[in-house]
Amino acid sequence: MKILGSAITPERAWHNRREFLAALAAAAAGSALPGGARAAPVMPVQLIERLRYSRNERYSTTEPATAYADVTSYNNFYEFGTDKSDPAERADRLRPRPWSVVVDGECAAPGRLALEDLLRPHALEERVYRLRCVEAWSMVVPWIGFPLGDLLRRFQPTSRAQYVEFTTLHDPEQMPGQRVPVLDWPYVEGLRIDEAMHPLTLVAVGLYGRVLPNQNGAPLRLVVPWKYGFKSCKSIVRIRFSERQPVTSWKRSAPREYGFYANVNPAVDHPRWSQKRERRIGAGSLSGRQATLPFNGYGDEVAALYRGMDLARFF
Ligand SMILES: Nc1nc2c(c(=O)[nH]1)N[C@H]1C(S)=C(S)[C@@H](COP(=O)(O)O)O[C@H]1N2
Ligand SMILES: [Mo]
Repeated sequence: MKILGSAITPERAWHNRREFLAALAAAAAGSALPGGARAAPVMPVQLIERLRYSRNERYSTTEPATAYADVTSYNNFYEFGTDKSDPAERADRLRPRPWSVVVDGECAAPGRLALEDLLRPHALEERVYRLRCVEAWSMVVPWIGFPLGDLLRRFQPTSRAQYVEFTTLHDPEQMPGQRVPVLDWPYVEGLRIDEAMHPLTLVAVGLYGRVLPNQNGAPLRLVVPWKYGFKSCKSIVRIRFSERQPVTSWKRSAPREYGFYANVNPAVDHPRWSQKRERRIGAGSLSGRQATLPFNGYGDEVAALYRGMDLARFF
């Protein structure tokens, strides 16, 4: 399988191979899953391509990573259904290769790039980030990727580029959940240009040292660690620079519940539930809920982006 161009190196093992194999065995046995959920279909280890990357300690949490089995079987990806187990069960219909991404809008060098050409100039890093869903659960995931800003700069955004819009593939044949109008397809998300350029904002192409499983947004997805998970758009086919704030899917479907900013904020409740605490997936039913941190714990890095903004109004 030739994928991801120069990023592949078959000879280099994942840095903690034994732990990885143990996680795969646990997944196959159906253990270590929250609420008795079923295990994800697991690829044989030799079929999951290994990636070459360096570890970024500065941007990695030292909290223990959520088990591979949980990260790949407890998912939100409504293109495959609204149950947490649907993406792992149905995302094998997605064909992440060949793939291309259109970059257009307010930039001097728009274009359509094949996945290989999009990724080729970028060195991959491992970054262990917290992911906090607006549904009040969280995970810790060792992502593999590179800063979105490095990609965006190649297309030379103009001074009118105030926002960046991201669009997921729209193909009900590959994504059967799109036959159900739970959202106005395709899935659209957006960031302000300074949020998109922030060094924490990642384009992820893998996790746990391997190519991204389909259910986690193959072949490329965003990871914006200080925002609720829904900002981290999966299986991206279009990136558009714009002067106006993009109309995002969740804001369009329920504007009172999901704002454009979506910064993790324990002080602003979702209209139907509290955001003060979160359940860490895989931590076990006895461990209870932990306090949610402002900006998901990344405030030192990103709070300055919102200085002077009323974050209860711009939620
Ligand atoms: N295209 C698309 N992207 C998406 C979603 C989705 O339904 N469709 N769900 C979002 C939500 S709500 C969360 S919490 C994260 C979950 O990412 P994970 O399944 O890799 O943990 O993906 C986000 N990206
Ligand atoms: Mo979410």
